[in-house]
Amino acid sequence: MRTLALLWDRPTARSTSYVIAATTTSDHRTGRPQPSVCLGNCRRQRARHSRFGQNAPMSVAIVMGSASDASIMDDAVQVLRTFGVAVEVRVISAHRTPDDAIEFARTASANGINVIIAAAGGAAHLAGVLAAATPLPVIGVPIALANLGGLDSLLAMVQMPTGVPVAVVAVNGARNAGLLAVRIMALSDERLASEQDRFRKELADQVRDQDAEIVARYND
Ligand code: RP5
Repeated sequence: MRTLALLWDRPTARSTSYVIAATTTSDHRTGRPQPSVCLGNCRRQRARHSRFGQNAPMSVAIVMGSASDASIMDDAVQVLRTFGVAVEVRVISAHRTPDDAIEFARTASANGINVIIAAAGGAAHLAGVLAAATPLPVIGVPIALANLGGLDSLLAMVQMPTGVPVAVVAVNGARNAGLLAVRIMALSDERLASEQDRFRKELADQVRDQDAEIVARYND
């Protein structure tokens, strides 16, 4: 069974990284619960890991421009959880809290974040602003709003100037954003690399099962 709790908190100036989303879900392969999402203060958890001489766990920040983006971004949280990746979820706006956005991006790497996923709709500048202030890879998720169907968000996010890349996924493509983050981190994490191999095999198996069913249904 999967449960999701969203505990919103206002980002405070120079705050440590409060986790505002916590999920319990199961590993996509074993069904075992994953303990990796930190509840409370992610920075403290990462410090504890390094104190005990363990490798720092891979960690993704999911930043959204408004709490109204959360229902879409749940998919990214969920898929990262199934891969056992620590997830920190924040609401930071490029327009409403621009200083917080820059501060977050400037300190993300030092705070143990490996990849940033940024979601915004409309004048969707958040991913670009974060990418301008961090060397980390930034994945943008254009959110579809009521009026223009997400094309506005997509164009605002994807048309970055040369030299400051944002990897933009499809409109509302939160799950793929999570999976792309896993691919990036798997380059330097053997456990994630093998989990990803398994995941891709399962995906292929699902298609072959569909093929077998369709073949049986339509072919003599
Ligand atoms: C963007 O404006 C947010 O990312 C959201 O998608 C959109 C609308 O925000 P709200 O008016 O719902 O707060 O910055």
